[in-house]
Amino acid sequence: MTTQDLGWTPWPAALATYYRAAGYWLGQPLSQLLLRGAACYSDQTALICGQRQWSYSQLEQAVTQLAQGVLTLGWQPGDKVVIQLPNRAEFYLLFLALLRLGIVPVLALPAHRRREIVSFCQQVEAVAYVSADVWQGFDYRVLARQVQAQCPTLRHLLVLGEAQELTPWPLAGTPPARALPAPPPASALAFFQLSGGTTGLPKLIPRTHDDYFYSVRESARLCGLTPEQRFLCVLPAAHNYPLSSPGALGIWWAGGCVILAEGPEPATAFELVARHQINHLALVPSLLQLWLAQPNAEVKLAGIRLLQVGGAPLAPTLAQQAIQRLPACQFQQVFGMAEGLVNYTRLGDAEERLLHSQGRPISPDDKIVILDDEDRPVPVGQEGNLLTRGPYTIRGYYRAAEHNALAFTPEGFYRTGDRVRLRADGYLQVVGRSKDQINRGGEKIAAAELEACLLQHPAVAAAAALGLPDEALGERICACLVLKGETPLGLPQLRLFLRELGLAEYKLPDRLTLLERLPLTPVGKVHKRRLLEMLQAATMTKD
Ligand code: J2J
Repeated sequence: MTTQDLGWTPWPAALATYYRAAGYWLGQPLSQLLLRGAACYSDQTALICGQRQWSYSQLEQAVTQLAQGVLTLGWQPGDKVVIQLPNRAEFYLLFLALLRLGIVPVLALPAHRRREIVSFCQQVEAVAYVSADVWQGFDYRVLARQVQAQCPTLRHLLVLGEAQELTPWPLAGTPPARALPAPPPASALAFFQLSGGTTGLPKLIPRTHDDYFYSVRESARLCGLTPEQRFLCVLPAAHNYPLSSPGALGIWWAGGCVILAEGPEPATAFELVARHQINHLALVPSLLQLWLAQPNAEVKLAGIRLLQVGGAPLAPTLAQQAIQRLPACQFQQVFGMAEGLVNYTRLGDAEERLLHSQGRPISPDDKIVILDDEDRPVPVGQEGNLLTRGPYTIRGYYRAAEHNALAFTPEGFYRTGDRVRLRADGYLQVVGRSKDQINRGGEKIAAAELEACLLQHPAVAAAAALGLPDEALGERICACLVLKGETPLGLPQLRLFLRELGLAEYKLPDRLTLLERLPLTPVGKVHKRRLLEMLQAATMTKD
């Protein structure tokens, strides 16, 4: 099939052959992870969620049973299903059941709202949307009905918990214990991750069994995971980082145990750390800062043996604090992206590297190119734009030919939008970004998406969204608006408007600045750098 039929871009045949020959791609579907787990670690605990727990063989059985239940719904291999679940065991069960059947999940985050979910469902022509009933005060059943009204391909709205008139899950009755069809080929599309995005609507990232499995196995190996691993998942479980770097899947490859936390609030997380003898954490820098600021943090976290930090720039001073206050713990920086490439500092690296670099790639065949703005290579040590291709980095977003022509080179290199420096020791240092994205405590917001929403407000003539440096979150979102008339517009009103448009809460502006006009570049685009300087100068004079 051609790229156009598939909607996604497979690796060129010669490279695929090479990745297989090199042993990166084993030709095994991701469901193999569970079979292997049940065979190698059968009675060991694989998963804990609240009061419930599953051994490896119970997890495998639960996934098989759920897959049998899913078959009764009539979903076919290749069908797409958008799943949006909080950090509960059912997320993993459904994800793994769908992978086993070759049904392709889209991994939405609990924070997404109508605008995002509709876009995902429409982009993939989803046959179903799966959500919780109510979580953190938000009723996903209301969302499900709104989504259905805009997505005629949806045949089922599955609800975990109280389903009202929608389809309840767990599915009624015991499914027939019939044999499952053969698993999908490992070269097939396995699932969709979500891009942090730089465009008006979020892009979907097609990951195959072969490529994802490789990144998981290698991550588990180079992070030194063992069956003793007790990993507390505090970030949204669907996110690429806690799923695969090495995340829950890496833990299951190694025979360890995943413990789910519903959220990252320190009080509840610390309680789980103590109760379950957690020894492995994956955090974003803003959480690390918050957690270390808690009373007796070093006592409460004394059992941690592997502390990973990634997803956003980490200040060396904060890294140093973590290293000093948790001396029994291996500290690791992780610089990854849902599109593929993941870099880790290595266990045993000297402190200078742990503080001042974001690691090096997983694979010897992750090709790294650092180019200036005219696409010319920069010398080692100099800052430039990071491009990459390799055995687990996508070659194109889903059904996005126009955008792909910009985001990928003709040779298949992905333009990450990150500004980096390659050190003489082969490690990367992230120094900034060229993409128009805001990184708010590890959550990514495409400025263009927010701006498109801001412009829908009837009072707004021009809009720009910026990330302002912030002590706690790294960046906060500032909306800079030029209004059409004299009618005033306040931040609460603006946030309400955006919420009603169906935009996720984490994308709503933290600050609003009204201006007479926006500074423009010679070609008439908003001059974001100048705008940022103006805002910072204004804040300083206010202070
Ligand atoms: C600076 N910026 C970073 C870091 C990511 C592992 C870890 C993280 C992600 C992730 C992931 C950074 N320092 N250490 O998928 O598997 C910024 C970069 C990058 C973007 C990707 C994983 N680690 N970033 O964060 O798809 O700008 O993946 O391009 O959410 O986050 O974001 P995302």
